[in-house]
Amino acid sequence: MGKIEPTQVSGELSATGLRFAIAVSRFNSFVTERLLTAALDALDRAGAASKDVDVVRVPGAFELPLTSKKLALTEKYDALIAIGCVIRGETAHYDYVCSETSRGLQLAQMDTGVPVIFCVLTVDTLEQAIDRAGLKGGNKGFEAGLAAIEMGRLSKKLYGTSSSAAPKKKARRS
Ligand code: INI
Repeated sequence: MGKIEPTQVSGELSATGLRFAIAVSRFNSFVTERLLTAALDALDRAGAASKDVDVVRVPGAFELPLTSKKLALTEKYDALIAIGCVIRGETAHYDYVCSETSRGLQLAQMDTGVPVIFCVLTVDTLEQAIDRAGLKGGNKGFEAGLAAIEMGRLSKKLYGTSSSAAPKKKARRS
């Protein structure tokens, strides 16, 4: 066994003083509203205040990336949660919506430095979705709430600020 005892860095699960926005898709709202309720429950239990949590509704999962990026650019939030539910149909539409939504959400957080938690269910059947929104599979919204708190805290530690992708460099004197 080595003797190195590395410094451990992680985000605490305390939401007190952190600011969140949750973008929620109205498509399959029977499922997404249940995910939202559980995400809010996680934030509430960890000490978030109502004034520090905004909920923004969008038509479908495909609209989550742009909305998340715009929310991140406001520099008002420590972490975002994107909530959606895409259920496979008979055409390739599902594949396009899933891949562009996940790609777009990753880009939103990479471009802005604000954590965007991926809470988009991509399932074959409504039953699978319901299982993950409060039945057999637990509730992915609650997990997303916890992930938002952890990443919001961790980002503050790593960058000293919630919204910059990296510490801003001082301008060089000429
Ligand atoms: N949007 C969803 O969030 N879930 C779906 O299952 C879905 N299906 O199956 O079509 C869906 N489509 C709408 C899409 O997200 C956009 O809102 C729409 O194409 C307008 O841009």
